[in-house]
Amino acid sequence: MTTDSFDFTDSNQQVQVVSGNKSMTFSVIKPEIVQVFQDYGKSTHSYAVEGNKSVDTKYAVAKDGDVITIKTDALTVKVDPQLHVDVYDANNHPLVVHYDGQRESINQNIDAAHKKIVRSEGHEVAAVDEASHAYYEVLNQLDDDEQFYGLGGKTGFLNKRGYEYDNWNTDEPRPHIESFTHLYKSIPILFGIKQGHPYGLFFDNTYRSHFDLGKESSKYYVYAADDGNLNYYILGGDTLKDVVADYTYLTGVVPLPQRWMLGYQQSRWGYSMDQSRVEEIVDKFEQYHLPLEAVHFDIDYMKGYRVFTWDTDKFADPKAFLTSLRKRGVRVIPILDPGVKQDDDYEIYQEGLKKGYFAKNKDGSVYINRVWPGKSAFPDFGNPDVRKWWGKHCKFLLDNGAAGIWTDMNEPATFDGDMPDDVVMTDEDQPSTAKMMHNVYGHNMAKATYNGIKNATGKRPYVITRAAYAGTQKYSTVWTGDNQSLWHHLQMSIPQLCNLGMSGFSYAGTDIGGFSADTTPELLTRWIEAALFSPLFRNHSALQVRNQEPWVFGKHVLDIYRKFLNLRYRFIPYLYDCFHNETQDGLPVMRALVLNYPDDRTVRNMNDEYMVGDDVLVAPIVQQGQTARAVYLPKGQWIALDTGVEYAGQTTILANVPLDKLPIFIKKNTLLPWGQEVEHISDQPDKTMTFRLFGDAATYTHYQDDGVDFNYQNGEYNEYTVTVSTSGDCSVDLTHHGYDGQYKTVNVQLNDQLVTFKYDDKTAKYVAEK
Ligand code: MIG
Repeated sequence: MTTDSFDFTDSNQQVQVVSGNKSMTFSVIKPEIVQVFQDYGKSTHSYAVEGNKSVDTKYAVAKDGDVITIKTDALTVKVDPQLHVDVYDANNHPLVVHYDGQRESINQNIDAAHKKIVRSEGHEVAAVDEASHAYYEVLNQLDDDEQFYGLGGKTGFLNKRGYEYDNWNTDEPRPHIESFTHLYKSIPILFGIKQGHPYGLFFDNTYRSHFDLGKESSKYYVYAADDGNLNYYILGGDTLKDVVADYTYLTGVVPLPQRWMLGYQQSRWGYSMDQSRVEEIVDKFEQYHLPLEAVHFDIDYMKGYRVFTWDTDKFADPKAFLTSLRKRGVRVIPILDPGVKQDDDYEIYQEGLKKGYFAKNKDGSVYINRVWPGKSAFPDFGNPDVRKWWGKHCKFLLDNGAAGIWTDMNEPATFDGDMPDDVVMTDEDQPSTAKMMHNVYGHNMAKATYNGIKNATGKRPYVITRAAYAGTQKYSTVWTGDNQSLWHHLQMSIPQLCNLGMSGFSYAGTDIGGFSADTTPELLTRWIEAALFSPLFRNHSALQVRNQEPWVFGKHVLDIYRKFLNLRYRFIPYLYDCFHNETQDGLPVMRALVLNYPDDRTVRNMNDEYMVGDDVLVAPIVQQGQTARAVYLPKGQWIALDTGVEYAGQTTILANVPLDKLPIFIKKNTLLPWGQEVEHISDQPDKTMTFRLFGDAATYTHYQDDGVDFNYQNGEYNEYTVTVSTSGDCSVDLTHHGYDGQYKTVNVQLNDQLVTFKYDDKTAKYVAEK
């Protein structure tokens, strides 16, 4: 190819590079974000990125021989006549460099005939044999010193290098293990640290796609898709935090949850089979003085698994019952599946049928597959009218007293084979197929549910979804689906939640105790400890497994369980602050250490410790029988929460961890809000708040609002700045006063004394008591 046919046009931050008969468009979104687009004639509607994210950005484009360079203050993007893309950071360190060679086969040392034999027994052979006819693929060089993170809640470990993954939402009942390539969610955000330099690549394509992150070869990594446009964002910045923030800038942050959503929740498939069983659970929580915010109602509360119905044989008066629980401080979260029972006497089915709201076969008939209600139709959630319709029906549950909605089976899961790719669905206002809409099916169901709740209640909606795509975090919290009561799954919950956090899902959790298989007293205890700061804090289990409520294993386990629930509640104001910060800086609450300490090589694949915000480090036991463990403390000084002992960082210490202990370390010179031990989180403002000092001096910004609705968006919130200086002077300032529930009393717990401040109505200031 001659350079003559290689050129660019540039207008309004869009640079179109043309090479022969091919072209590629580079959109400068902001200095740290450049979008790469190649048109394959497919839908350009994005489910992940809503609205125009471009901001006025200074940039330069130049052609020098065989290279066109687009340069912002943060990124340099170079394009060659083959439309290969290379990216450098502001200091010219390579971030993404294309790979020129061919893909190579994983050497299995077998010939074609033997591969056939292996296959005939049902085993897999390396996918690369088939990969050569990929629709398109992007190959980039892999450095020996390069680590990968993100991709949502995939199985395995924190650093994704050395594994391959698929993006195709799938319900997987077998025990989730690290060799699985895909689960319920598809979040195609890849973060890399190349020779210490961070970057991100977000491939916004809902069709089935594939990552090979150095499994096939140590020379390159691959992104490949089955269909769609080539559409990805290059993310840059000085730190990994900056790059993660770029991603949440594009796809959105988790909106502030209601305060009670951070409290403890109990669930089990089967509770809602009858009212007395639910009552018994709530009674026991009271009797044992265990905090409880919500009980989740699985599919059993419905009439024959028909969505938007309530079985009045089981619950004579659901509204009265839910109201009575609510008076006792307990909310109910019922489940919804997408499948609508094919039943001519059922209003929801009739209505959906009449309006053409269900996914269809190619011949125009309604697509039917079997799920819990039997033969069912599947709402076409990509159609905005269907989402409105679904949202309106959510009111039925809310009117009966539901405090949120749990959405399940929305991969969608089906019993009689997978939904074929050619099932007809809608992509907003365009006809489409399951091939494109499958991975956003759960996303659109969650969005519909969120908007339905928001319109009906005006409160911050509580939606939990199993399936998700990039950007679903704006509408819903997620859980990691059907884990099992296995030690491996306890261990894996840490990297899963940390990678979900980096992938935008700051509000996520796993089924505490494990969903399938029978838990043990030791496993349940270690799980409630390890999950102590898991934003979504729910014990859930399957129908047929052994019970795993806190009391089933006797007093010893119960006492430990209660102790940790109480400790969780002490941290709720801190968690709420972390969520407030997340809405501002786009960074997760529960964090991999690598996010806070990206330059520390020791933590780049740390799978058994995590941090909460910037200041709290947690090192749980995740192996059976262990009563001591190594704890790596990063740079700085650390104070053990239970003993107050101070440790120097960048060392590994040995912690004694009997069954009733969880090692928690606070970064020295931190003030932490310290909540109250309550059995239910109140919607009324707290009268008192306490801040605890760890170290000698610190400043802390604390956020407060009504914890329920959206009034904070109109300035109805308070911000407090608490300062303790090295000389021991402390002050409490109301640095923003927009919410009239300000604390009457603020305590600051210093190392040797408690200083109490009273709010003075006349001056609107906090005054220390003598
Ligand atoms: O295939 O509704 O992941 O949490 O309890 C089982 C019953 C369907 C799967 C969910 C699980 C839930 C269960 N559901």
